[in-house]
Amino acid sequence: MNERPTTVVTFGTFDVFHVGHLRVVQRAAALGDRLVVGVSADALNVRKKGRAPVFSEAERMEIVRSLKPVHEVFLEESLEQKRDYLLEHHADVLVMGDDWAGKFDEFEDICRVVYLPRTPAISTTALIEKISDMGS
Ligand code: C2G
Repeated sequence: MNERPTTVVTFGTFDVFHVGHLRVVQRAAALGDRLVVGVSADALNVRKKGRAPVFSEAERMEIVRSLKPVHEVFLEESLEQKRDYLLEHHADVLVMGDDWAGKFDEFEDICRVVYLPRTPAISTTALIEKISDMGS
């Protein structure tokens, strides 16, 4: 029997890449056969978080693209286009960290929506603070 591969799609900024990012990528990939990652654009981050990421979108995409479980990356330019991105990339499963729990249930009509628990005690913001404290 020739079944279509299951495509998992996840989104994130993945700035100052750390082990929490790696784990969500690994766990997302384990839910299907192909993992496609939407990396948030620099401009989206400025709109969403009020600051530019430390690493540019081209650098963040390069890092995520090089990960073994990742088959494809694309640039996520706007949160409002999520449905289009999911359709365009033939998502069977949408994976998000549980900081987004419930926020994407509206897409259950086109794919499975899974929220994975975040890795505790690590975040880009905490890392930036820790690194800047080291310099003072
Ligand atoms: N993550 C995690 N554990 C952490 C930190 C992050 O599991 N300790 C997960 C987040 O839940 C997310 C992914 O790593 O699934 C990327 O995290 P961010 O870069 O912070 O993503 P965010 O800026 O929330 O972008 O369309 C939505 C956005 O693109 C999500």
